[in-house]
Amino acid sequence: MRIDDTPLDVPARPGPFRFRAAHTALVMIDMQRDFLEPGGFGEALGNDVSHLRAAVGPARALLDWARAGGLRIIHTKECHRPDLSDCPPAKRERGLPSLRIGDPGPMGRILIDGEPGSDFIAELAPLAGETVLTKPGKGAFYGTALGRMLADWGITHLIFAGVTTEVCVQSTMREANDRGYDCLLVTDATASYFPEFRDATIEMIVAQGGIVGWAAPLVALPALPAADIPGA
Ligand code: TIU
Repeated sequence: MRIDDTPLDVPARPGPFRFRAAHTALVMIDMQRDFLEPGGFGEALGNDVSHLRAAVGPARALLDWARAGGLRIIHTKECHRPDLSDCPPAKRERGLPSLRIGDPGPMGRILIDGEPGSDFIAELAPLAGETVLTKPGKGAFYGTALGRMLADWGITHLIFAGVTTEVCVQSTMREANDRGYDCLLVTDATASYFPEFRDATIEMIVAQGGIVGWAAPLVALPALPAADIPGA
């Protein structure tokens, strides 16, 4: 596949985000039934999961944009092994959830890899050729091969969306920022159970000259030259 290598600018905050499609990956964070649908982990923690729905349409449009341009696409999934060996007790025992990680719920065992609840919502299901990355923590670099994969692919820039803004999205953007990646958050393709936390997170990211990265709405993304995909 040949992907365009010319620099493109996104009008973003705190200033233009310049990227090359050939060196940029889309990271779609944790758009799983366990967070977005009733009966999953998010609701078990006491959250109103309906707050996350607004991000689904923009996230799908963002995926379609990245697919048409031939960007690398990574879908992350927060989930644990069935024996919970990668789930620290401090994570399982936190708070007063109605169901804990590993407990049986309406969508199978809560936040366990392979259970229906851990799967992606139908609208945002990965396509063949896209990378699915299971992760035990909030940040997608922790306990995963993400850093090595991005290095192998020559990726320098990351575009982020998904849920929740202040938990797994922000954690991953901070990890990426520390590792030297330029990071853009697509503001309408991310959501929180607490809308004010989403807004505050965006401000934290762009403050101080973009201390963590850049932020822009979907509409700000430039049209990408169609990727030349042999046989497509
Ligand atoms: N609880 C919450 O807001 N989020 C998480 O537990 N995980 C993710 O953000 N994916």
